[in-house]
Amino acid sequence: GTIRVVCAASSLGAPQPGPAAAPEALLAAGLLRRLNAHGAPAEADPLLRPFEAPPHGAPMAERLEAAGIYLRRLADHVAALPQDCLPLILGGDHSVAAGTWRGVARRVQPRGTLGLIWIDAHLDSHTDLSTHSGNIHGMPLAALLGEGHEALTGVPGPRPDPNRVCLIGARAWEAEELQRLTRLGARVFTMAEVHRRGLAAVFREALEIVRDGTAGFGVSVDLDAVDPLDMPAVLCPEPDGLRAAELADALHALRACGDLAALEIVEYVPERDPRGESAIRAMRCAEAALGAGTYLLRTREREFGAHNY
Ligand code: DIR
Ligand code: MN
Ligand code: MN
Ligand code: MN
Repeated sequence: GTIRVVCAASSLGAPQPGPAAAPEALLAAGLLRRLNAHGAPAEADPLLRPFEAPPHGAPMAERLEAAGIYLRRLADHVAALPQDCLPLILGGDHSVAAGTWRGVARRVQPRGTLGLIWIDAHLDSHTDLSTHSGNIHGMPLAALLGEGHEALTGVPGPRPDPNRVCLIGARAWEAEELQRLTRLGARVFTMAEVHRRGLAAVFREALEIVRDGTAGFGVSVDLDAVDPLDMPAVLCPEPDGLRAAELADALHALRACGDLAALEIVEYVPERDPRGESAIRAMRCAEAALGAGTYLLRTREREFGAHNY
């Protein structure tokens, strides 16, 4: 198995173009070389850019339509990747997740359903009707769970079971979002709970939840989950977050997970990172999660019919 880097160079869900430049910036900063050095052979697909991007101030209906077209392309791209590779999706703003995980779920579907860990300062669980800001990057998780505008919810592919979805690091949300997630049965590990129990314990419990009865699970990392002291170059910095090193330590556990289906890293904004420090910390997350580990063996084991991997 190898790592396939999918460059979701879209800012269709954001109020500014910054995050669309992230995939190129991370590749230029040496992401592939770093993954290779950590025992994870990686190659990158060409940038996936929107064909049409309305201005950032355009009405929400126009932006939703453009996002919907892009998300369908992204999901198709991910779904068509060879089974023996592990997709690493680079955003883009977090709206791309509404495409990524439908595509990943199509890859997993022959074996069962998909679990999802969503690491984020926010809940991203608005719809176009409940949003206060109008930002589509605040809607992708609701869409993945079947609620919201058809442009976002109608991407082809199975949806994750809400009971197999965990959020980690939340500390800024609106009431409608938490109500929605509670009603649907997702598990929210707030930053307060992380402070109380430690990230390692919370991450362990999240892994149990998303792997229970599923055929695979994904991890979506919004870099704003990390404290702005360590990761200032994001779209929406929120104080009181995870330390970059503790997140990398937790993500290291993914190397032992043969059922890891994909990793997504979003909302890096290169223009806010003149010294490149946020880029290095973002890449360390990828290295920690994807460096040499048992997940790389999973396809070969599956081909040879092993039951435990
Ligand atoms: C807010 C902030 N809930 C919104 N969400 C952000 O705009 O809907 N998500 N920043 O990343
Ligand atoms: Mn966020
Ligand atoms: Mn966001
Ligand atoms: Mn987010």
